[in-house]
Amino acid sequence: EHKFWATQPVPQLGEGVPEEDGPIEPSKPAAEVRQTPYPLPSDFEWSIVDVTDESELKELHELLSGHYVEDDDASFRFNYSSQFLLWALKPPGWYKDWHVGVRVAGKKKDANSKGRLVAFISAVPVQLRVRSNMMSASEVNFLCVHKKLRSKRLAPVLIKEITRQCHLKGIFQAIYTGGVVLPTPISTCRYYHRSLNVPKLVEIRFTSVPRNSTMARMIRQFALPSTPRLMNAEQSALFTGSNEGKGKSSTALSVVGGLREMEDRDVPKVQGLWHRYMQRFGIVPVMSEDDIRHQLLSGRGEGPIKKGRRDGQVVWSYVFEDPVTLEITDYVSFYTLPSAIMQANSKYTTLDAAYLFYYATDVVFKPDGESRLKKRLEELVTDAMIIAAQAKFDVFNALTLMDNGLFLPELKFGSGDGLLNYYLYNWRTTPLAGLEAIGDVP
Ligand code: YNC
Ligand code: MG
Repeated sequence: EHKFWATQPVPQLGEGVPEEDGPIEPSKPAAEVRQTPYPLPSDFEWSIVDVTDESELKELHELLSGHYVEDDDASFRFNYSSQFLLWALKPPGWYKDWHVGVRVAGKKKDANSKGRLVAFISAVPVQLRVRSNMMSASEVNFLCVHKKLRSKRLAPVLIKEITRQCHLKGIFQAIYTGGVVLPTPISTCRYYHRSLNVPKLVEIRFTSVPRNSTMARMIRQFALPSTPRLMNAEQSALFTGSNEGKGKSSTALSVVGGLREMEDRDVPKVQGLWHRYMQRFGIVPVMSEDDIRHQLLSGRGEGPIKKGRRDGQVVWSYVFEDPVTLEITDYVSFYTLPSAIMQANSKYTTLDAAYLFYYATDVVFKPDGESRLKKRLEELVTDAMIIAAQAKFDVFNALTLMDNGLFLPELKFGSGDGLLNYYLYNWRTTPLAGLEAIGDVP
């Protein structure tokens, strides 16, 4: 029943548990990789999207904002910003050839103009550990076909072409996620949502007031303090920002001790803590210092912080610095991914959602660490939510991965109806329980 996926090197549904982890088909020598692009229907042509070109980036943003992922009842559609796309598509080691577009052929106004962009698929390089196996892989994302071209079997052509492009670079494994169930998930996570702006979430019917409650009661139930609790007083003063918008740079936050915005000088320590903490999980992207710098710092945007955000900010990263040892003992981060509100006559157009990203704490390496973990993560994630609320996010989202199950109920996250399936291409492994899986790919 999966005409395309039945032909691919993925575990087929109902295949049973493999005896050993490993590739499904062998890697090919470069000379054996197909050298020409797969054929497209005659009205279309392949076109690498140059995301470093402002107008092409804008075309990609427009394709995705009109045609990318919607929730089950078509109320909300992801609206990745151009800055987010640049951040997601250009990690260290990225390849231009892995940003594959499809355009309408032969409708050019002049030699320089291109036909309309109607489909896209991307990959970025990632170093993965799957249980005890390390592999150079790709992470495939942003598969999108224009609504008018759906159900014409274009998606399999895009997938085969990105596979060919990966093979050309010597990459034979991939990781990808999706709401749809395909052969065969290695893990399935559920989305959880923590209300920040209750009146708006009720108004746009993201949530509702339960019969036994009232709006006022719900607002009280989800109220948060106005300053992060792990920040010391001086940092808090900077945070609540009497100096907001006056061009204060992040170095102004360099007061010793407590929670503060991550800085470039923190990268080596954060990378070390990252590596130690991630040992807990079965599927992990392995990050170099450059990768950490990219994931946690490069998306920080430019200029002064206004109302909790910088211009173009896509990621918020905070470290906890021990005031005595000056060690980085914890970090926590989240990113912004708004959704367009699709209901007619809504007074709002955008749902401003923050998504919990990577975090770690060293309490887990201390005596009795596992039993202290829950409380520490509650503290860190609560502060992340306070920061998100100050930056005027409407909701704080998290998946049931990493150690999230420890704090989701206590911090008043509610279970959503969305699921996210995780897949590996050309690799067999026993399925992982949701909470062991990791590799939160934005
Ligand atoms: C999907 N999301 O099952 P069968 S996630 C993979 N991922 O094949 P058609 C998908 N396959 O079942 P449409 C898929 N969705 O017959 C559908 N399929 O074997 C399969 N939506 O193709 C489907 N973005 O062209 C079926 O379908 C075949 O016109 C049908 O196009 C699908 O980015 C799509 O949700 C998703 O834009 C493009 O619906 C379209 O419906 C759309 O007739 C809205 O296709 C946006 C959306 C998906 C987001 C994502 C991850 C993609 C991973 C792709 C697989 C990568 C494999 C690894 C490659 C590298 C290997 C190396 C090395
Ligand atoms: Mg199609």
